[in-house]
Amino acid sequence: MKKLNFITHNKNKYLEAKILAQEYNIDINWINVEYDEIQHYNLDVIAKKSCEIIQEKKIVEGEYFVEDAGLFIESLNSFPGPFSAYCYSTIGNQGILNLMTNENNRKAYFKSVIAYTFEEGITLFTGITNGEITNEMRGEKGFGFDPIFLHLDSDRTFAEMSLKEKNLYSHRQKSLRKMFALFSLRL
Ligand code: ITT
Repeated sequence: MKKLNFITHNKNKYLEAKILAQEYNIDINWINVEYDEIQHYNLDVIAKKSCEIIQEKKIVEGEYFVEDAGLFIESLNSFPGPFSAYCYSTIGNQGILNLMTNENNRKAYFKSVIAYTFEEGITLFTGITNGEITNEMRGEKGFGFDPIFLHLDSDRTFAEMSLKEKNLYSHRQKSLRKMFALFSLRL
């Protein structure tokens, strides 16, 4: 079975990847190490730079990937976007809901960017899922902004879905599937 190294501090992201990888007969090896993540308005740049920093400082040998994700809310001019981690740890879900009181435009999307480091260079895989911000938090599963992100096709928030269900719709499964498809060809 092919093994891919996923560098992340976030156990939930690792679990989402691990369960999905089974469909491709791929195993995910979780590596939870410290590295400096830059601030930038573009997720692609952040993900690529993270790979380069890990490479330069020789934090991990061989091939690996990182993933950067963010929630982009239309009526807030795409906030929090690349600043999602900071936003979540400061104002959190209730803070977002407060910012959107009386706002009719609830459109939002999640974006996921994977940066994979091969010997030859870095390749990016992207996934986007559209939805809406709810009026209140719903559901106890998942992590981060899952309780306020409504997936329109299912009429449920990501926090009301099991891990397997979220993997049918999420931004992350889209970027992961692109990467796994490539590796299935390479096996
Ligand atoms: P890394 O170590 O992989 O960077 P992280 O938790 O900092 O882990 P990101 O920078 O990719 O992850 O994500 C920024 C924040 O966006 C994250 O802390 C969550 O609050 C939120 N987020 C990302 N993906 C999410 C998802 O699938 N569902 C809900 N919230 C998510």
